Parts: sequence; structure tokens; C-alpha cells
Amino acid sequence: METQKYKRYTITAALPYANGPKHIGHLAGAYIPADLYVRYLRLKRRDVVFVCGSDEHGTAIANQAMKEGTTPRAIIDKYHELIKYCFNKLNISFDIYHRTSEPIHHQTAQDFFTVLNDKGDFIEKESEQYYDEEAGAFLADRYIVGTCPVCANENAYGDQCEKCGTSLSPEELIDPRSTLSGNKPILRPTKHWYLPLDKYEGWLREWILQGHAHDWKANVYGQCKSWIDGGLQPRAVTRDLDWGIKVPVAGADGKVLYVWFDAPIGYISATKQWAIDNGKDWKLYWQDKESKLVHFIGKDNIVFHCIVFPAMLKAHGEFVLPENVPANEFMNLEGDKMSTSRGWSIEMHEYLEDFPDRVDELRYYLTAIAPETSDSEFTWKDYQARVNNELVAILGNLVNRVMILMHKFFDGKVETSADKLTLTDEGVKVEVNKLYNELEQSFESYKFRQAQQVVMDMARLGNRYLTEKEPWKTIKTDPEAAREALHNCLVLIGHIATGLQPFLPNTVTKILNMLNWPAQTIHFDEEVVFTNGHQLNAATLLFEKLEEEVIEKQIQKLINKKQAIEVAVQESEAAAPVTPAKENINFEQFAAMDIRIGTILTAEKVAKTKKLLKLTIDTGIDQRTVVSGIAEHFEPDAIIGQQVSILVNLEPREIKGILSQGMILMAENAEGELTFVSPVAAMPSGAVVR
Ligand code: B3M
Ligand code: ZN
Repeated sequence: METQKYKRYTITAALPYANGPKHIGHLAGAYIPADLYVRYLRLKRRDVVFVCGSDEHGTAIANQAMKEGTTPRAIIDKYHELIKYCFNKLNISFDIYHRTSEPIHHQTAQDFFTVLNDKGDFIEKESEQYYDEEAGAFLADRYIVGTCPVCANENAYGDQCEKCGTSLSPEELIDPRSTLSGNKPILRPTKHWYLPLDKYEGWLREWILQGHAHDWKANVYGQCKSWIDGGLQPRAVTRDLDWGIKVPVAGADGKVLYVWFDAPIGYISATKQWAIDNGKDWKLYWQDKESKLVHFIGKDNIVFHCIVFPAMLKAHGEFVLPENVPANEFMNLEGDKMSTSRGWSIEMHEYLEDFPDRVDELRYYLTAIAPETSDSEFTWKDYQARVNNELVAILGNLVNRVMILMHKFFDGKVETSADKLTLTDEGVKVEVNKLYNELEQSFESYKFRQAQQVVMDMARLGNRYLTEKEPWKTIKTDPEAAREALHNCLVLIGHIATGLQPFLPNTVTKILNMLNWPAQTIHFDEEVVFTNGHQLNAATLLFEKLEEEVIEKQIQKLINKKQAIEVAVQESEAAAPVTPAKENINFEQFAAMDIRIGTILTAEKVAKTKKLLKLTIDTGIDQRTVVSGIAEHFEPDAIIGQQVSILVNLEPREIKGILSQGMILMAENAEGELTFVSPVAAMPSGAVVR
């Protein structure tokens, strides 16, 4: 067990971009684990502040504003509210959910920049950067897309490829295009401030590679090691953009702080605001050596939290460093990567709309399958199985049976000759103590899946004990034995409620109501006490079984959503590229063309070619040979008898040794699909088209 080394705890969860709704993969990756840890610390009566907020800068926001045809301000206001609402409903117990658009944050970030700038910690450097001439703007980060040099994804961003996770800079993209105009950008010189990460390499090696080899998770440590071993480069901390925090230097007009410079400082400014609101001293939480700083994030944010932000904190000099960064891997969904833009996701608000009364079920399942050591997978069937076989059958069943029997046999009244009710069964006592130790160890080492299973093991223990003692039988032969068995179960349920509180807060409230127990008595390392004469409240069901059709409906909903997005994308793509109109011609030029309706009489492939068909056409004037490049689109036999439009006075041409006399007119769409231009009603061969 951790000896209490720290006086206080500063716990952060990644600031989500307020550029859209967030899905349950985000929830499982950062917010639920952070909440579990914080609730555990509070149960241990530790001094803890839990901060988060919306990340409201960067090109992710500006891009979304363009997509929705509105302003960045409107975007952040809309999504900040939505995200905050969802976190609240899901019982993520932040002490503050702040925003990086707040003036206190702008000030804090600018001050931080100024401290580093005044100390000479930055390099100022002019370099050539991509510029969109039509939009009149430099193309930072997500304003530029292109092909990923690592995985060939054609839509990699200028700062990161979301497909393979590689962190990129715009120059590394193959075939870069501007997201503002779609144009190919040009290079233009511009000046920026760089944090020389290379100078921190020695220190990072010592701090992470030597200092945290054993307490950081293998996935986190491994990513850091490969970054450091790969050689660190100076990183620009400013951008040419109009949305963001102004660079606080004279003559830096049009320049803002890079979003990944200001966002982690958002943890600090959120703490400041919380301190103001609650009469606390923010500095203690960030600058006192006895404060433990822990960042909860998903794996795509590791480099910023383990390398870049610590280097910033180190450069500043007055801050503590993260003691741990227990980043999670990704959670997939029904066999595919979760993605809001592709429609393959369960957004937090969607879940809440469909299951407003099943918040704990989601928390339970996301913890049970948390991607702690490798990517994991959400499936609705598995969710259903976990709810029905674990929450309903193990936990709900124990509590329900004990409550019902207590009411049936003893009118819900705890009557004991001792001055207080404790566990009287030695075996159960030993087992509960053992499980408590395991529970704390799991929490201290960020193994929340395991921690939750330990609490469920307490419930399993209760069910076993109850089955063994059979109070429903002994009530007739030895009522005091029945009473003792149920009393032991009640105390055990008290312990379970305590251990369960971080995971299933709503359920614990229900249990405490049934026990008629005020919530504030719940803490770790405290006895569960019922006094003589304590009256229990009526039994209520903790969980409801999930039926098959509910699950089927969700699976269908997911498929429908993805298809709807695919159709929308196809339609917008099909609508976009219309071939531009040609220059005008006069009537004589048009009338010079002799176009007739003809009928295909024979069709065969031209040997040794892929594309060519040799056709005989009845033109009404004659029967002639035409070579046409349509072999990849039509089977020869299928087009015999087909009426077509044919340009009959095109100069004859020899193609693959065959004299082609004329040209068949075809219509072609953006995907290159072909169809004949045929009369709607049958026409005699030779009919004139004009
Ligand atoms: N907003 C990226 C993300 O949402 C970024 C995290 C900032 S944490 C300081 O994944
Ligand atoms: Zn890639």
C-alpha cells in the first residue's frame, strides 16, 4: 500500500476539443478512469482537485466552423455546453469544467509564454510554410491535409495522421492540399517561436527512461522511449492563425499560440478559477513538491503530456511534473475503429438520450472492458451480457434477496444485542479484508478493471455466503441463525456500497437509500455500523434486465447512422466536381456535325486490348465499323441491338489496324461510369440528331 507520500492530488483529464460531440471511446479512455481515481482518493479523504474543461482553440475548431458555416465562437459555445452536460449526466465528478476561451486562461497562457520568452527558452526562427494564396492564409495543422508518409492515408492532417497516429508536420505530407480552398499551397516565409525539445533530451532520458521505467504503464513508457530515441526536434509553439491566444510580443500580429501550447496550461488556469471560487491557493496544487500531478488521457495525447508539457513546466521552473500519465489505448466498436466523422460511434449524448436511466450500466461496462493495456472492443451483445449476468444476476440479486428477506422475516429492522452490528463470520471478515487490500492496490496502480472485479467479488462472496447459510430455511428451525446470516450480509452490502461508490454512484445512492444510511458516512478505512433498532427502507430493484430487442435496435441504429453518413458523403462528392463548361461555338460549327441514331449489329473484343470493342453499326446510310473504348463497361453480347448516337462524319481513323468510321457518343459521370446516349423511343437507324 502506498504510504501517504503526498499531501494533495492534482488530477487532470484531457481537455476535449469543443468541435463536436464526444463518444464513449473518449469516455472510456480518459474521463471514467480519471473519475474512478478521484472518487477513490476522496473516499480515502485525500485532498484532491479534479480539473478539466473544453479545448476551444486550434484549427480543429476553426475547421468545424467552416463546415457548419458559422463562427468559431458559435461552435465552442454549442459544443462546450453539450460536452459539459453529458459529463455531468454521466457523473464525471470534476471540481471544475472550465474553458480555454476564458480571459483567465488567455492571461495564464500568455504569462507562461512570456516567462519562457524572457528567459530565452525559445528559438525564433524564420522558415518556409505552406500558404493558400486564394484564402490568403498560412496553413497550420488541420488547415492542411495530404497523404500520410507512414500509412498512405490520403486525409492525414498537417499535425497528425488519425489513421496511424503518427505526429506530423505539414512539410511531411505528400500531395498537400488546403482545406480552405482545396488548392495546392505554395511556400512562404514566416517567423515563429520554437521550444528546443532537443535541449531537454538528456533531462527527459533521466526523468522518464530512468526515473519512471517501473511505475509508468508499458504502453506509455514505450511511446516515450521511441520518441526520445528517435531524436527530439525544436517544436513551433506559435502559428499564423486568427483564432487563438495572441502571442504576447510586440510585432507578432496575426500570430497565436499553438493550441498544444495553450491547452495543457488550461489545467492550470482551471485550477486557478476553482481556487478563486472555493477560497483555495492554486499554487499549492501545482507548485508544492508534496502535490501529486496525474494526467488521464488517451494514447494519442501521450507525447504532449509526457514530453512537450513537462518540458514547458521544466523550462518555467516553478511547477511540479506529472508523477504519472496512465494513458489508455483505444476502444473499438463492433469490429471497427470508433469515429464520429464516419458515423461509427456511440456519442455520449446519443447514449444518454436512449438510456437516461442506465448511466451506471455504461460506466460499469466501459470499466469492465477499459483499454488499459491494449485496444478493446465495445459490442452491444457483450454489454447486454455484462448487465444481465453481472449487474443483475450478481450484484442486484444479492442486495435484493437480503433486503426482501430482512423485511419478510424481521420487518426490515436491525435488532442486535451487541452495541453495534459488525461482521460476526470470521471467514467473511478475512475475505473482505483481503478484498479491500486488493481494491486499494488496484486503485493505487491505476488498474480499474481489476478494482471493479474485486468489488464484484465481494458481491459474489455475499451470494455464496447466503446460499450456504440458507436463512429462508433456518428461519423455521433457528431464527437467530437466520438473523445473524442476514445481518452479516447487510454489513457486507455496506462494504460493497463503499467499494462500489467510485464505479456506480447512482446505484450506491439507491443502496444507501434502502439501507437508510446517509451518504456522508461512506469512506474507506471506516467501519460499517448499524445501530440497534435501525430501520431499513423498502427494497427497490437496482438493475433491470436488458432485453434482446433493445440491443438489436441499437445495432441497427449504428448501421443506419453509418449508411446515412456514407450516402451524404457520396452525394456531396457527386455534387461537387462538374466538368467546367467549354467555350462557346457558333451554330455552323455545331451543324457541321452529322449525328445519327444507329443500331449495333455486331460487337467483339479487339484482340490484345483491354478497352476496345469492334462494332458494326447500322447507320441507316450504311453498315460500318467503329472501334470504341467501352470494353471495360459492356459485355459484347449484351449490347447487340442497342440503339446509339453516332457521329458519322468524323474523319476515319485506324485503331489497332482497324479502320474506325465514326464515333459512338457516351455519357460519363464523375466516377467514370458510362452509358449510351440513346433515343427514349425506338427510332429508325439513320434518324438525325440535331
Ligand atoms: N484537445 C486533443 C483531444 O481532444 C486535445 C487534448 C488537449 S489536453 C491538454 O484529443
Ligand atoms: Zn498515417
